[in-house]
Amino acid sequence: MRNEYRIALAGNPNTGKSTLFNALTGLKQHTGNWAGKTVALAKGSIAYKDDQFQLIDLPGTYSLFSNSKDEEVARNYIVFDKPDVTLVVLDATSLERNLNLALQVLEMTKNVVICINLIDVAKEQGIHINEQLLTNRLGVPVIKISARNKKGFPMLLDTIHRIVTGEIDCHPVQMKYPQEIEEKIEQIEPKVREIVGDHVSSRWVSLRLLDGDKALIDEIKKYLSLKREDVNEYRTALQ
Ligand SMILES: Nc1nc2c(ncn2[C@@H]2O[C@H](COP(=O)(O)OP(=O)(O)O)[C@@H](O)[C@H]2O)c(=O)[nH]1
Ligand SMILES: [Mg+2]
Repeated sequence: MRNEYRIALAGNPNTGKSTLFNALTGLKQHTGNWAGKTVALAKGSIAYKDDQFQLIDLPGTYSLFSNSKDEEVARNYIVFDKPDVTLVVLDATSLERNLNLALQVLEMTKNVVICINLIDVAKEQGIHINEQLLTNRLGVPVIKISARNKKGFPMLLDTIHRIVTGEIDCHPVQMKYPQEIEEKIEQIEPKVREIVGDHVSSRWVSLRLLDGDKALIDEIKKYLSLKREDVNEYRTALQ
């Protein structure tokens, strides 16, 4: 039996997410509706070594707050459905803007691979990207690829494989905020942790609460009550 792992693809629109998804999954792709929501998530699978990777092409967004249905779907998937690995696909020609989303993902979840795409275009423009330096600074693997030319795939797949098998341990860098905010986080984080346990990053939830994200609070309520029902179901099954 192969182990199946879920690999989510996040990124700004037009970074080549779907190109990467299609190149990796080939004809196995199909589109599914996500949990009664109107935003469709494409899913497809790929065999690698002894494993099966199920890729989930999340909606392309510039951030992961509660600004739109797309953002909520992508965020909820990463935070509540917890893929085994989240790939953040970045455009090599506009890294500064793209890294904004990457830093948000690094606050939300542990197992992340930063995938710098369109490296062929960057090269033409004379842009050099030091992936080792970025890996060191971000605390997670950074891989350069060209999805259109199918370049960098062996390294990307091997890195995903080494994360799911525990050979690579990710330590995503956490943004430091101004002292006033850090103090507030320190105040509320222990309480948040009591409620969310280790289902969700308590620092990330604290930040969202400070941000006044009401939609997220509802989502967390829904998620935690769902979990309680799951627990009850197990109890009934055991009796
Ligand atoms: N030159 C080049 N173009 C790419 C590459 N990857 C994707 N593209 C192009 O970038 C555009 C956006 O790609 P798409 O996969 O639709 O991006 P998405 O919005 O992130 O899903 C398309 O025209 C792709 O052909 C790449 O590695 N090199
Ligand atoms: Mg797309």
